[in-house]
Amino acid sequence: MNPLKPLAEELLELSRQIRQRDAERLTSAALHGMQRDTFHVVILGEFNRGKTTFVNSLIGRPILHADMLPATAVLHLIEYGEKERIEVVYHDGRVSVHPIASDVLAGFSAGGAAPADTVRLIRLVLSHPLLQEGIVLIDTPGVNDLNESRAELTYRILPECDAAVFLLDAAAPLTRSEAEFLTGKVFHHKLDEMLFVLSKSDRLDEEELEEALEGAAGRLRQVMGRQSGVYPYSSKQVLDRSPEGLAQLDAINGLLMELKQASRRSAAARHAGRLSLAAAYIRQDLDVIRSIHRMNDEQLERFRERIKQLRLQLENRYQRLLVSIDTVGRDTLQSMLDKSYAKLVETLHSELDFQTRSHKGSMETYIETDFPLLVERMMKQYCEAKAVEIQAFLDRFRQHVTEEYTKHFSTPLTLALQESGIALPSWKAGSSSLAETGQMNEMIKQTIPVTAGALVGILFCRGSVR
Ligand SMILES: Nc1nc2c(ncn2[C@@H]2O[C@H](COP(=O)(O)OP(=O)(O)OP(=O)(O)O)[C@@H](O)[C@H]2O)c(=O)[nH]1
Ligand SMILES: [Mg+2]
Repeated sequence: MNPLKPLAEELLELSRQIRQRDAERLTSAALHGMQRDTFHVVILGEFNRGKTTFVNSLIGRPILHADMLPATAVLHLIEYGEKERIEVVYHDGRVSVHPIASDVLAGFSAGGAAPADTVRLIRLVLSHPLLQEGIVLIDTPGVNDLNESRAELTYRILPECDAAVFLLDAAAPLTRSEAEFLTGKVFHHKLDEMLFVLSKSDRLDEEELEEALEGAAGRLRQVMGRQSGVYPYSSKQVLDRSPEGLAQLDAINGLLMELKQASRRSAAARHAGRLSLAAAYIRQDLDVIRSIHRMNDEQLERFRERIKQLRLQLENRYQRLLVSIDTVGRDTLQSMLDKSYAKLVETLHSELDFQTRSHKGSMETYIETDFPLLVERMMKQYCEAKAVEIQAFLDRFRQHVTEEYTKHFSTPLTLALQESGIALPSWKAGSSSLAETGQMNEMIKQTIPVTAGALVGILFCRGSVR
């Protein structure tokens, strides 16, 4: 048995007790990672870097949807199975199974017709030798996707991955936001086994390619503090099955196997690193609880008062957001529909009026059968035309709500409390000692009943503040 497992289980229980969601995610991902024998490789990079086409080239078929516009909207797990299929896993737990067809996946892309935000992930099960090695490829939305919730999907999967392939653009290798993503997110989640690929290499001539590779390697050395290889790759040539393409495919398959071995060797360190990060999150919350516990009555009262105010502020912000949704959303949509609906009713009235004056046959038959059919046909036409307009409006509206949400809920709780003169212990990532877990566990059991009221306040705010 993995010696880290009991510790991970204890941390998981503790994080659930104090509802520390980040720690819970990290520990359950670490536990899962210790138990499975598949190797999870996440494909990362900014939008349009060619991540999806890269995956298509590895599996030798253009199944996943690639586009010049932001394309990938949900996580795609590509894994081995004898019986090939697409499984769409919804947030509510439903799973729909489809035969392998690129139009099914295109439907769930950023510009597709299917509602991608109800989908948790798409599993593509293929019978392919690379996947049979236990490799699971994970295609992600671009990390700089304007749609923040899509980028968030990519961040959240990082703790569940064993290694990453990071795609760099041949024309602009390692931009500033890529460097920030690497240091702020990828390394933070202890994802150290990485393969850097300079994508779309077919677009550069030999000299340009050499320059781009050198430039990327230099920037990576600066950012990572160590030497890393950068491999040129053209998914296009691989998919075209040209001789250069096939040679590149062989090389990248070999590199993936090496990555798998390296990741096996570093698995214990990776899991320990993630558990230590989870322990640090837990420690941060426990320190807050401890400092509340040490407060005298007057300080506690002040603290409660401040929590109450913050809660009110959040409620106000939430109400403002609702009002904004109401005015911009419901009212706009309503007036958009009201106008065209009034026009539809007017058309029907004039049609009825015209028929009343000019109809030659039985008016009764017309009213009972012909007119309802006309109404039905016109309603159908109306709905079809409106559906496109409403979809476009909803897309714009979703963007608006995301922006409003970010604007209203962007002050971290610790900052908000510090601003009002309440000092909370500062948090240092990785500073937690795992040996303290047992004492922490005991302490939290004693502390929670005492500070339950204040804690509810904290958890309420934590859940709402980004
Ligand atoms: N010439 C050339 N074009 C490529 C290559 N790989 C991808 N492309 C093109 O680059 C564009 C973006 O490719 P995608 O695979 O959708 O990129 P992505 O990184 O998955 O994009 P998002 O899902 O939006 O984040 C598409 O038009 C592809 O055809 C390549 O190796 N060579
Ligand atoms: Mg993509």
